[in-house]
Amino acid sequence: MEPIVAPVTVLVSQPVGILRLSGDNLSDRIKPLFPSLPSTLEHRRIYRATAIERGSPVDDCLLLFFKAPQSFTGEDLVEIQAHGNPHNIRHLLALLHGLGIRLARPGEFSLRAYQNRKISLLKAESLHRMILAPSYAEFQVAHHHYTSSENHPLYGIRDDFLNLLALFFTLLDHPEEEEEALSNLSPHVLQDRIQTLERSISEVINRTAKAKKPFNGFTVLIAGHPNSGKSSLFNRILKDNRAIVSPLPGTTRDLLEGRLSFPFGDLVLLDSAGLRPSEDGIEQEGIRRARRSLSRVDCVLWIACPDFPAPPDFLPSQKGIPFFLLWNKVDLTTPSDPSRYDHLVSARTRRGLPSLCERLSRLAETYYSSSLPGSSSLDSDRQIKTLRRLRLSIRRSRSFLESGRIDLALSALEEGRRVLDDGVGAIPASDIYDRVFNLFCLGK
Ligand SMILES: Nc1nc2c(ncn2[C@@H]2O[C@H](COP(=O)(O)OP(=O)(O)OP(=O)(O)O)[C@@H](O)[C@H]2O)c(=O)[nH]1
Ligand SMILES: [Mg+2]
Repeated sequence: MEPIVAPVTVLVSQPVGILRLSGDNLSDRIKPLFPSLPSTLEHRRIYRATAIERGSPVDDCLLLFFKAPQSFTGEDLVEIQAHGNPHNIRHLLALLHGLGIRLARPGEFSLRAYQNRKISLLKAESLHRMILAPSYAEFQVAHHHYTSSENHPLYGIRDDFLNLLALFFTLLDHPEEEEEALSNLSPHVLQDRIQTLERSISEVINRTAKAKKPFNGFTVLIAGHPNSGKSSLFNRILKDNRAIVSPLPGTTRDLLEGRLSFPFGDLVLLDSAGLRPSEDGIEQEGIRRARRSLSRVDCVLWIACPDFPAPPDFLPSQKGIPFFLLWNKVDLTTPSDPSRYDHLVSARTRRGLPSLCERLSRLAETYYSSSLPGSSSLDSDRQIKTLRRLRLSIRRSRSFLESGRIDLALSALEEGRRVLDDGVGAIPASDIYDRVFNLFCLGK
Protein backbone atom coordinates (compact mmCIF):
# COMPACT_ATOMS: atom_id res chain seq x y z
CA MET A 1 0.00 0.00 0.00
CA GLU A 2 1.12 3.58 -0.56
CA PRO A 3 3.00 4.91 2.44
CA ILE A 4 1.21 7.18 4.89
CA VAL A 5 2.26 9.23 7.89
CA ALA A 6 0.44 10.90 10.78
CA PRO A 7 1.51 12.63 13.98
CA VAL A 8 0.58 10.38 16.90
CA THR A 9 1.07 13.16 19.43
CA VAL A 10 -0.75 16.49 19.21
CA LEU A 11 1.07 19.41 17.64
CA VAL A 12 1.92 21.39 20.77
CA SER A 13 5.27 22.22 22.36
CA GLN A 14 6.42 19.13 24.25
CA PRO A 15 9.66 17.19 24.78
CA VAL A 16 8.90 14.45 22.25
CA GLY A 17 6.66 14.34 19.19
CA ILE A 18 5.89 11.04 17.49
CA LEU A 19 5.17 10.39 13.83
CA ARG A 20 3.82 7.05 12.69
CA LEU A 21 4.39 5.73 9.17
CA SER A 22 2.96 2.69 7.46
CA GLY A 23 3.37 1.26 3.96
CA ASP A 24 5.42 -1.01 1.72
CA ASN A 25 9.23 -0.91 1.78
CA LEU A 26 9.40 1.87 4.31
CA SER A 27 13.10 1.46 4.98
CA ASP A 28 13.89 2.35 1.35
CA ARG A 29 11.44 5.24 1.43
CA ILE A 30 12.87 6.99 4.46
CA LYS A 31 16.53 6.30 3.72
CA PRO A 32 17.06 9.65 1.90
CA LEU A 33 15.91 11.47 5.04
CA PHE A 34 17.90 9.27 7.42
CA PRO A 35 21.02 8.34 5.41
CA SER A 36 22.77 6.81 8.43
CA LEU A 37 20.18 4.02 8.71
CA PRO A 38 21.37 0.56 7.65
CA SER A 39 19.93 -0.60 4.33
CA THR A 40 17.93 -3.35 6.01
CA LEU A 41 16.03 -2.55 9.17
CA GLU A 42 15.36 -5.25 11.73
CA HIS A 43 11.96 -5.97 13.21
CA ARG A 44 11.31 -4.28 16.57
CA ARG A 45 14.64 -2.52 16.68
CA ILE A 46 15.26 1.04 17.72
CA TYR A 47 17.64 3.12 15.62
CA ARG A 48 19.15 6.47 16.44
CA ALA A 49 19.46 8.59 13.31
CA THR A 50 19.73 12.21 12.27
CA ALA A 51 17.29 13.58 9.74
CA ILE A 52 19.23 15.32 6.97
CA GLU A 53 17.90 17.94 4.57
CA ARG A 54 20.15 18.96 1.67
CA GLY A 55 23.24 17.87 3.59
CA SER A 56 22.35 19.67 6.82
CA PRO A 57 21.11 18.01 10.02
CA VAL A 58 17.46 18.71 10.84
CA ASP A 59 16.83 16.75 14.02
CA ASP A 60 18.14 13.80 16.03
CA CYS A 61 15.51 11.10 16.13
CA LEU A 62 14.79 7.64 17.42
CA LEU A 63 13.14 5.26 14.99
CA LEU A 64 11.27 2.15 16.00
CA PHE A 65 10.80 -0.33 13.15
CA PHE A 66 8.21 -3.12 12.77
CA LYS A 67 8.51 -5.37 9.77
CA ALA A 68 5.46 -6.44 7.73
CA PRO A 69 3.38 -8.40 8.54
CA GLN A 70 4.29 -8.27 12.25
CA SER A 71 3.00 -4.78 12.85
CA PHE A 72 -0.27 -3.14 13.87
CA THR A 73 -1.21 -2.43 10.25
CA GLY A 74 0.30 -5.58 8.80
CA GLU A 75 2.62 -3.40 6.67
CA ASP A 76 6.08 -2.04 7.43
CA LEU A 77 5.59 0.43 10.25
CA VAL A 78 7.95 3.04 11.64
CA GLU A 79 7.52 5.34 14.59
CA ILE A 80 9.77 8.36 14.59
CA GLN A 81 10.40 10.09 17.90
CA ALA A 82 11.59 13.62 17.28
CA HIS A 83 11.91 16.76 19.38
CA GLY A 84 8.35 17.78 20.07
CA ASN A 85 8.38 21.37 18.85
CA PRO A 86 5.30 21.60 16.58
CA HIS A 87 7.27 23.49 13.88
CA ASN A 88 9.84 20.72 13.85
CA ILE A 89 7.17 18.03 13.57
CA ARG A 90 5.45 19.91 10.73
CA HIS A 91 8.80 20.30 8.97
CA LEU A 92 9.51 16.57 9.25
CA LEU A 93 6.03 15.87 7.89
CA ALA A 94 6.78 18.11 4.91
CA LEU A 95 10.09 16.34 4.29
CA LEU A 96 8.37 12.94 4.43
CA HIS A 97 5.72 14.27 2.07
CA GLY A 98 8.56 15.18 -0.31
CA LEU A 99 9.53 11.48 -0.25
CA GLY A 100 6.04 10.53 -1.47
CA ILE A 101 4.62 9.70 1.95
CA ARG A 102 1.23 11.32 2.24
CA LEU A 103 -0.68 12.36 5.33
CA ALA A 104 -2.97 9.60 6.60
CA ARG A 105 -6.72 10.14 6.69
CA PRO A 106 -8.40 9.85 10.10
CA GLY A 107 -8.58 6.19 11.12
CA GLU A 108 -6.52 5.03 8.13
CA PHE A 109 -4.00 3.03 10.22
CA SER A 110 -6.86 1.07 11.82
CA LEU A 111 -8.52 0.66 8.40
CA ARG A 112 -5.34 -0.88 7.02
CA ALA A 113 -5.03 -3.12 10.09
CA TYR A 114 -8.58 -4.30 9.36
CA GLN A 115 -7.99 -4.73 5.62
CA ASN A 116 -4.83 -6.72 6.31
CA ARG A 117 -6.77 -8.88 8.79
CA LYS A 118 -4.70 -7.76 11.77
CA ILE A 119 -7.81 -6.70 13.68
CA SER A 120 -11.51 -7.40 13.28
CA LEU A 121 -14.10 -4.71 12.76
CA LEU A 122 -15.14 -5.16 16.40
CA LYS A 123 -11.58 -4.73 17.59
CA ALA A 124 -11.24 -1.56 15.51
CA GLU A 125 -14.34 -0.20 17.21
CA SER A 126 -13.14 -1.19 20.69
CA LEU A 127 -9.89 0.59 19.92
CA HIS A 128 -11.75 3.73 18.92
CA ARG A 129 -13.75 3.57 22.14
CA MET A 130 -10.53 3.05 24.15
CA ILE A 131 -9.04 6.21 22.66
CA LEU A 132 -12.11 8.38 23.26
CA ALA A 133 -13.20 6.95 26.65
CA PRO A 134 -14.10 9.86 28.98
CA SER A 135 -13.08 7.91 32.08
CA TYR A 136 -10.70 5.17 33.11
CA ALA A 137 -13.62 2.86 33.86
CA GLU A 138 -14.91 3.14 30.30
CA PHE A 139 -11.40 2.69 28.96
CA GLN A 140 -11.19 -0.59 30.89
CA VAL A 141 -14.44 -1.86 29.37
CA ALA A 142 -13.23 -1.08 25.85
CA HIS A 143 -9.86 -2.65 26.62
CA HIS A 144 -11.62 -5.76 27.92
CA HIS A 145 -13.46 -6.04 24.57
CA TYR A 146 -10.29 -5.36 22.64
CA THR A 147 -8.10 -7.94 24.33
CA SER A 148 -10.45 -10.90 24.17
CA SER A 149 -13.34 -11.15 21.75
CA GLU A 150 -15.24 -13.60 23.99
CA ASN A 151 -15.86 -10.65 26.30
CA HIS A 152 -17.66 -8.77 23.57
CA PRO A 153 -21.46 -8.88 23.88
CA LEU A 154 -21.84 -9.29 20.11
CA TYR A 155 -19.85 -12.51 20.21
CA GLY A 156 -22.01 -13.85 23.05
CA ILE A 157 -25.13 -13.14 21.01
CA ARG A 158 -23.62 -14.57 17.86
CA ASP A 159 -22.82 -17.74 19.77
CA ASP A 160 -26.41 -18.13 21.01
CA PHE A 161 -27.70 -17.37 17.53
CA LEU A 162 -25.53 -20.04 15.91
CA ASN A 163 -26.65 -22.61 18.46
CA LEU A 164 -30.22 -21.77 17.54
CA LEU A 165 -29.51 -22.03 13.83
CA ALA A 166 -27.84 -25.40 14.37
CA LEU A 167 -30.92 -26.55 16.24
CA PHE A 168 -33.13 -25.64 13.28
CA PHE A 169 -30.86 -27.47 10.85
CA THR A 170 -30.83 -30.51 13.06
CA LEU A 171 -34.58 -30.62 13.45
CA LEU A 172 -35.23 -30.21 9.75
CA ASP A 173 -32.71 -32.75 8.64
CA HIS A 174 -31.33 -35.44 10.92
CA PRO A 175 -30.57 -39.15 10.67
CA GLU A 176 -33.39 -41.42 11.76
CA GLU A 177 -31.43 -42.97 14.58
CA GLU A 178 -31.18 -39.52 16.21
CA GLU A 179 -34.98 -39.19 16.32
CA GLU A 180 -35.15 -40.30 19.93
CA ALA A 181 -32.38 -38.05 21.14
CA LEU A 182 -34.11 -35.07 19.52
CA SER A 183 -37.66 -35.98 20.52
CA ASN A 184 -37.75 -33.42 23.33
CA LEU A 185 -36.94 -30.58 20.91
CA SER A 186 -40.36 -29.33 19.80
CA PRO A 187 -41.26 -26.06 18.00
CA HIS A 188 -42.20 -24.80 21.49
CA VAL A 189 -38.65 -25.29 22.63
CA LEU A 190 -37.46 -23.43 19.55
CA GLN A 191 -39.86 -20.60 20.26
CA ASP A 192 -38.58 -20.34 23.83
CA ARG A 193 -35.02 -20.24 22.58
CA ILE A 194 -35.85 -17.54 20.05
CA GLN A 195 -37.59 -15.45 22.69
CA THR A 196 -34.68 -15.78 25.10
CA LEU A 197 -32.29 -14.63 22.39
CA GLU A 198 -34.59 -11.76 21.43
CA ARG A 199 -34.66 -10.65 25.08
CA SER A 200 -30.90 -10.72 25.46
CA ILE A 201 -30.48 -8.71 22.25
CA SER A 202 -32.96 -6.10 23.54
CA GLU A 203 -31.15 -5.96 26.90
CA VAL A 204 -27.80 -5.24 25.25
CA ILE A 205 -29.37 -2.57 23.01
CA ASN A 206 -31.09 -0.89 25.97
CA ARG A 207 -28.01 -1.05 28.17
CA THR A 208 -25.95 0.57 25.43
CA ALA A 209 -28.58 3.28 24.89
CA LYS A 210 -28.52 4.05 28.63
CA ALA A 211 -24.71 4.13 28.82
CA LYS A 212 -24.54 6.35 25.73
CA LYS A 213 -24.06 9.99 26.63
CA PRO A 214 -24.60 12.78 24.12
CA PHE A 215 -21.62 14.71 25.51
CA ASN A 216 -19.30 11.79 26.33
CA GLY A 217 -18.60 12.39 30.02
CA PHE A 218 -20.16 13.90 33.18
CA THR A 219 -21.76 17.05 31.76
CA VAL A 220 -22.62 20.27 33.58
CA LEU A 221 -24.69 22.91 31.80
CA ILE A 222 -24.40 26.57 32.76
CA ALA A 223 -27.79 28.15 32.03
CA GLY A 224 -29.66 31.30 32.96
CA HIS A 225 -30.77 34.72 31.75
CA PRO A 226 -28.65 36.75 29.34
CA ASN A 227 -25.86 38.74 30.94
CA SER A 228 -25.98 36.85 34.25
CA GLY A 229 -22.30 35.95 33.83
CA LYS A 230 -22.52 32.40 32.46
CA SER A 231 -19.63 32.77 30.04
CA SER A 232 -17.53 34.54 32.69
CA LEU A 233 -18.05 31.60 35.05
CA PHE A 234 -17.37 29.11 32.26
CA ASN A 235 -14.02 30.80 31.57
CA ARG A 236 -13.14 31.00 35.26
CA ILE A 237 -13.86 27.34 35.97
CA LEU A 238 -11.87 26.24 32.91
CA LYS A 239 -9.14 28.81 33.66
CA ASP A 240 -9.23 29.72 29.99
CA ASN A 241 -10.75 32.66 28.10
CA ARG A 242 -12.66 30.40 25.71
CA ALA A 243 -16.00 32.18 25.71
CA ILE A 244 -16.64 35.76 24.61
CA VAL A 245 -17.78 37.94 27.52
CA SER A 246 -19.49 41.26 26.95
CA PRO A 247 -21.93 43.63 28.69
CA LEU A 248 -24.36 43.12 25.78
CA PRO A 249 -27.08 40.59 26.51
CA GLY A 250 -27.32 37.76 23.94
CA THR A 251 -23.55 37.44 23.40
CA THR A 252 -23.37 33.64 23.50
CA ARG A 253 -25.23 32.08 20.58
CA ASP A 254 -24.05 28.49 20.52
CA LEU A 255 -23.26 25.73 23.00
CA LEU A 256 -19.60 25.94 23.99
CA GLU A 257 -17.91 22.85 25.39
CA GLY A 258 -14.89 22.71 27.71
CA ARG A 259 -13.34 19.79 29.55
CA LEU A 260 -11.70 19.36 32.95
CA SER A 261 -9.83 16.08 33.38
CA PHE A 262 -9.83 14.38 36.76
CA PRO A 263 -8.20 11.05 37.62
CA PHE A 264 -11.66 9.43 37.76
CA GLY A 265 -12.99 10.94 34.49
CA ASP A 266 -13.76 14.06 32.49
CA LEU A 267 -16.07 16.87 33.52
CA VAL A 268 -17.67 18.43 30.44
CA LEU A 269 -18.74 22.03 31.03
CA LEU A 270 -21.24 23.67 28.67
CA ASP A 271 -21.84 27.39 28.30
CA SER A 272 -25.15 28.27 26.71
CA ALA A 273 -27.14 31.14 25.23
CA GLY A 274 -29.10 33.17 27.76
CA LEU A 275 -32.76 32.12 27.84
CA ARG A 276 -35.07 34.95 26.86
CA PRO A 277 -37.72 35.67 24.21
CA SER A 278 -35.84 36.73 21.11
CA GLU A 279 -36.65 37.81 17.56
CA ASP A 280 -33.15 37.08 16.33
CA GLY A 281 -33.06 33.81 14.35
CA ILE A 282 -29.49 32.88 15.34
CA GLU A 283 -30.13 33.63 18.98
CA GLN A 284 -33.36 31.61 18.84
CA GLU A 285 -31.38 28.62 17.58
CA GLY A 286 -28.87 29.06 20.44
CA ILE A 287 -31.74 29.18 22.92
CA ARG A 288 -33.28 26.06 21.39
CA ARG A 289 -29.96 24.24 21.82
CA ALA A 290 -29.63 25.43 25.41
CA ARG A 291 -33.16 24.22 26.22
CA ARG A 292 -32.60 20.88 24.56
CA SER A 293 -29.38 20.36 26.54
CA LEU A 294 -31.26 20.87 29.78
CA SER A 295 -32.74 17.41 29.38
CA ARG A 296 -29.53 15.72 28.27
CA VAL A 297 -26.95 16.79 30.85
CA ASP A 298 -26.01 15.37 34.26
CA CYS A 299 -26.12 18.61 36.26
CA VAL A 300 -27.42 22.16 35.75
CA LEU A 301 -26.03 25.37 37.22
CA TRP A 302 -28.68 28.06 36.94
CA ILE A 303 -27.05 31.48 37.15
CA ALA A 304 -29.09 34.18 38.87
CA CYS A 305 -27.74 37.70 39.37
CA PRO A 306 -28.94 41.08 40.71
CA ASP A 307 -30.94 41.76 37.51
CA PHE A 308 -32.50 38.27 37.40
CA PRO A 309 -32.63 36.90 40.95
CA ALA A 310 -35.33 34.27 40.40
CA PRO A 311 -34.82 30.58 39.59
CA PRO A 312 -36.42 29.38 36.34
CA ASP A 313 -40.10 28.52 36.41
CA PHE A 314 -39.27 25.03 35.10
CA LEU A 315 -36.93 22.96 37.25
CA PRO A 316 -34.90 20.25 35.60
CA SER A 317 -34.39 18.70 39.07
CA GLN A 318 -37.72 16.98 38.42
CA LYS A 319 -35.70 14.58 36.30
CA GLY A 320 -33.57 13.72 39.31
CA ILE A 321 -30.38 15.39 38.13
CA PRO A 322 -28.53 17.78 40.45
CA PHE A 323 -29.70 21.37 39.96
CA PHE A 324 -27.93 24.27 41.65
CA LEU A 325 -29.13 27.83 41.89
CA LEU A 326 -26.13 30.17 41.87
CA TRP A 327 -26.08 33.86 42.68
CA ASN A 328 -23.38 35.50 40.55
CA LYS A 329 -21.92 39.04 40.85
CA VAL A 330 -21.90 38.81 44.64
CA ASP A 331 -19.14 41.45 44.47
CA LEU A 332 -21.89 43.90 43.41
CA THR A 333 -24.82 42.83 45.62
CA THR A 334 -25.66 40.13 48.12
CA PRO A 335 -29.12 38.62 47.63
CA SER A 336 -31.84 39.58 50.11
CA ASP A 337 -32.41 35.89 50.88
CA PRO A 338 -29.01 34.15 50.59
CA SER A 339 -30.34 30.82 51.89
CA ARG A 340 -32.32 30.45 48.68
CA TYR A 341 -29.08 29.96 46.71
CA ASP A 342 -26.75 26.97 46.71
CA HIS A 343 -23.66 29.10 46.04
CA LEU A 344 -22.91 32.79 46.12
CA VAL A 345 -20.15 33.46 43.61
CA SER A 346 -18.41 36.17 41.71
CA ALA A 347 -16.83 35.38 38.36
CA ARG A 348 -15.07 38.72 38.66
CA THR A 349 -13.36 38.24 42.06
CA ARG A 350 -13.53 34.39 42.08
CA ARG A 351 -15.30 34.48 45.40
CA GLY A 352 -17.14 31.20 46.07
CA LEU A 353 -15.58 29.45 43.07
CA PRO A 354 -13.27 27.03 44.94
CA SER A 355 -16.18 25.49 46.88
CA LEU A 356 -18.32 25.32 43.69
CA CYS A 357 -15.53 23.54 41.81
CA GLU A 358 -14.96 21.20 44.74
CA ARG A 359 -18.64 20.30 44.71
CA LEU A 360 -18.67 19.68 40.97
CA SER A 361 -15.63 17.43 41.14
CA ARG A 362 -17.22 15.41 43.98
CA LEU A 363 -20.38 15.01 41.90
CA ALA A 364 -18.35 13.86 38.91
CA GLU A 365 -16.49 11.36 41.07
CA THR A 366 -19.75 9.91 42.43
CA TYR A 367 -21.15 9.79 38.92
CA TYR A 368 -18.21 7.79 37.58
CA SER A 369 -18.00 5.46 40.55
CA SER A 370 -21.74 4.70 40.52
CA SER A 371 -22.24 4.39 36.79
CA LEU A 372 -19.45 2.15 35.63
CA PRO A 373 -20.46 1.24 32.11
CA GLY A 374 -21.38 -2.43 31.98
CA SER A 375 -18.97 -4.51 29.98
CA SER A 376 -22.00 -5.71 28.06
CA SER A 377 -22.58 -2.37 26.34
CA LEU A 378 -21.70 -2.08 22.65
CA ASP A 379 -18.87 0.00 21.22
CA SER A 380 -20.56 1.78 18.31
CA ASP A 381 -23.80 2.83 16.60
CA ARG A 382 -22.98 0.40 13.83
CA GLN A 383 -23.06 -2.47 16.33
CA ILE A 384 -26.44 -1.30 17.62
CA LYS A 385 -27.75 -1.29 14.03
CA THR A 386 -26.44 -4.81 13.48
CA LEU A 387 -28.26 -6.06 16.56
CA ARG A 388 -31.48 -4.29 15.58
CA ARG A 389 -31.41 -5.93 12.16
CA LEU A 390 -30.67 -9.29 13.73
CA ARG A 391 -33.59 -8.87 16.12
CA LEU A 392 -35.85 -8.15 13.17
CA SER A 393 -34.89 -11.40 11.44
CA ILE A 394 -35.35 -13.34 14.66
CA ARG A 395 -38.80 -11.83 15.20
CA ARG A 396 -39.82 -12.79 11.68
CA SER A 397 -38.52 -16.26 12.30
CA ARG A 398 -40.60 -16.53 15.48
CA SER A 399 -43.80 -15.45 13.76
CA PHE A 400 -43.25 -18.00 10.94
CA LEU A 401 -42.68 -20.64 13.58
CA GLU A 402 -45.93 -19.69 15.29
CA SER A 403 -47.81 -20.35 12.05
CA GLY A 404 -46.05 -23.67 11.63
CA ARG A 405 -43.80 -22.59 8.72
CA ILE A 406 -40.55 -23.97 10.02
CA ASP A 407 -38.89 -23.70 6.55
CA LEU A 408 -39.64 -19.95 6.35
CA ALA A 409 -38.59 -19.55 9.97
CA LEU A 410 -35.24 -21.04 9.03
CA SER A 411 -34.82 -18.76 6.01
CA ALA A 412 -35.51 -15.72 8.25
CA LEU A 413 -32.72 -16.97 10.50
CA GLU A 414 -30.45 -17.39 7.48
CA GLU A 415 -31.09 -13.72 6.80
CA GLY A 416 -29.98 -13.02 10.39
CA ARG A 417 -26.85 -14.97 9.69
CA ARG A 418 -26.05 -12.67 6.79
CA VAL A 419 -26.59 -9.67 9.07
CA LEU A 420 -24.02 -11.14 11.46
CA ASP A 421 -21.68 -11.95 8.58
CA ASP A 422 -21.72 -8.28 7.60
CA GLY A 423 -21.70 -6.85 11.10
CA VAL A 424 -19.37 -9.12 13.05
CA GLY A 425 -17.42 -11.03 10.40
CA ALA A 426 -18.08 -14.03 8.17
CA ILE A 427 -19.24 -17.13 10.00
CA PRO A 428 -17.49 -20.20 8.61
CA ALA A 429 -19.87 -23.02 7.61
CA SER A 430 -17.71 -25.38 9.67
CA ASP A 431 -18.72 -23.47 12.81
CA ILE A 432 -22.36 -24.40 12.19
CA TYR A 433 -21.58 -28.01 11.21
CA ASP A 434 -19.66 -28.45 14.46
CA ARG A 435 -22.68 -27.33 16.41
CA VAL A 436 -25.04 -29.56 14.43
CA PHE A 437 -22.72 -32.47 14.99
CA ASN A 438 -22.66 -31.77 18.71
CA LEU A 439 -26.45 -31.89 18.71
CA PHE A 440 -26.45 -35.24 16.85
CA CYS A 441 -24.21 -36.54 19.54
CA LEU A 442 -26.54 -35.41 22.29
CA GLY A 443 -26.95 -38.82 23.78
CA LYS A 444 -23.50 -40.17 22.98
N1 LIG B 1 -19.35 42.76 38.66
C1 LIG B 1 -19.42 41.61 38.04
N2 LIG B 1 -19.64 41.58 36.74
C2 LIG B 1 -19.68 40.35 36.13
C3 LIG B 1 -19.51 39.15 36.85
N3 LIG B 1 -19.65 38.13 36.00
C4 LIG B 1 -19.86 38.66 34.78
N4 LIG B 1 -19.89 40.01 34.86
C5 LIG B 1 -20.13 40.94 33.75
O1 LIG B 1 -21.44 40.73 33.25
C6 LIG B 1 -21.46 40.96 31.83
C7 LIG B 1 -22.03 39.73 31.14
O2 LIG B 1 -21.14 38.65 31.33
P1 LIG B 1 -21.19 37.35 30.44
O3 LIG B 1 -20.28 36.36 31.06
O4 LIG B 1 -20.96 37.70 29.01
O5 LIG B 1 -22.71 36.94 30.64
P2 LIG B 1 -23.53 35.78 29.92
O6 LIG B 1 -24.50 35.26 30.91
O7 LIG B 1 -22.61 34.80 29.29
O8 LIG B 1 -24.31 36.60 28.82
P3 LIG B 1 -24.98 36.05 27.46
O9 LIG B 1 -23.97 35.23 26.73
O10 LIG B 1 -25.32 37.30 26.72
O11 LIG B 1 -26.18 35.27 27.85
C8 LIG B 1 -20.02 41.27 31.42
O12 LIG B 1 -19.88 42.66 31.33
C9 LIG B 1 -19.20 40.71 32.59
O13 LIG B 1 -17.97 41.39 32.76
C10 LIG B 1 -19.28 39.24 38.25
O14 LIG B 1 -19.13 38.27 38.99
N5 LIG B 1 -19.25 40.49 38.80
MG1 LIG C 1 -22.41 34.20 27.39
